[in-house]
Amino acid sequence: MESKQFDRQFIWGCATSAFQIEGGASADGRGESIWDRFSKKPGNVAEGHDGDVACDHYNRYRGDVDLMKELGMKAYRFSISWPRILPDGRGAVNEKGLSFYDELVDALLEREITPWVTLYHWDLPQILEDEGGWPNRKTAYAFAEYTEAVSRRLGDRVKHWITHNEPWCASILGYQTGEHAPGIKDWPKALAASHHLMLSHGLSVGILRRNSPDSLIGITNALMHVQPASGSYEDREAYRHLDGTVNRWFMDPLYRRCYPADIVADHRESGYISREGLSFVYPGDMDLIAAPIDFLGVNYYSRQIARSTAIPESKNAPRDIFALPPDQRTDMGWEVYPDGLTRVLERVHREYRPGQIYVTENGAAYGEKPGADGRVPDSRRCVYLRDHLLAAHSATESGVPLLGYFVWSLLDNFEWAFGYTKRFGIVWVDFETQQRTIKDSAYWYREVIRNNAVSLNGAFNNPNRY
Ligand code: GCO
Repeated sequence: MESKQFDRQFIWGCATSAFQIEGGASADGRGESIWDRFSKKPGNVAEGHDGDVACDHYNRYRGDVDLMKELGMKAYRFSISWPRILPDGRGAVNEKGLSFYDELVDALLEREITPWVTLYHWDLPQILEDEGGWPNRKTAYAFAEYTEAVSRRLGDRVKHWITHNEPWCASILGYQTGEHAPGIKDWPKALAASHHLMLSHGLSVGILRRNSPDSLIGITNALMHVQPASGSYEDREAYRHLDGTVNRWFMDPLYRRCYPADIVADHRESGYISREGLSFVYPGDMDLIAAPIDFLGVNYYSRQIARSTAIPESKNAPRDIFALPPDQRTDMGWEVYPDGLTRVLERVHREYRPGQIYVTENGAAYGEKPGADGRVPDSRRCVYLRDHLLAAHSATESGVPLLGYFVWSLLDNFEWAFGYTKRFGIVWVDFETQQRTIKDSAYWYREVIRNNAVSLNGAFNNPNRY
């Protein structure tokens, strides 16, 4: 059977985030996060779901690490909950919170799974939000304190660090569309938030270098493959603006020491920033943000079509406006568009030249359940993963330094505003009993990892094959 072989060193892993799986919301001195507060407010999250228990990973992490081992994972990307470490956002360190991650890291290393730590996956301590949140510059310095506490403790064993996950979501969805915590709808605040997130990244890089020598440090951006709906001037303008706000706004500061001038002009015209420009940018900020990093993490899910009449600047809006047959959409309504991954990787390589690139998230929401035989026949997810891995492989063939891939996600989990109604896991979670059931896609992925190769065709419906 024909297959595509990956480099021997290629890193295969899976990803999760703290708020989405841990639960243990008030365990061992954890403070409140903006997602706790946001999800408790009726109407914010589907079916009133919250993260109090989630996958109960806080209590079951050993079993989950064993599960990863069974699935052949070489690396595990997880995030740390800031309010577990610093319940007041800054200041006193909660020892029990740190020990949880300390033990998790040891459990991974014992099983030869490399920990990849993300410092921020959106769960800001609520107390900092009360002081203004990310639009307040002081939050960036609180993040530096938090980085200090975590890296001092884990920096001897953790050698892969991601400062932020998708600052676009944290700023724009959190402070502009309001569909994510803290649920604010205010463009000027969202822009200030975006800058302070980037600034905190820069501050954090220096601290990580000091406390975790010889480690690889990077940031993860949500990169979308954006295309204009037509060649009309208006649609091309919509494309420029959407690509600029989602992609370039978060890439240019890292690799070009500036914000994209056309988007700055757009925001000035809309009155979101003052005539003088970006008042929240202080001298020296851009140099800090552009501190050299070792890799770029890319999260890719779908493509987005830009149309002048509807600029879908929202995660929850359909990612495509074309009428697509249902088999080309996931349960999120997102179009399945593997070619976009190749394009995104090639573009990032061509325009920004990161030394190394990792796909730090890619996956699909599909709801297949365990059948009477106990199997979860999620062949659509197998097809999605196969086609995206082939797309990633094709980028490596054109010279993109793509060195690893993390599937989103290990477990079905709390999908933000969608609560537990969307299932991204390669492992099924029964949220009543917390029982885990390995889906067919996880067996399929194990085979990929074992062979370091993806076969072009495959019977996804027969687990005995694996
Ligand atoms: C994101 C996050 C994940 C999501 C995943 C599916 O990209 O939004 O990093 O936490 O769960 O992307 O939406």
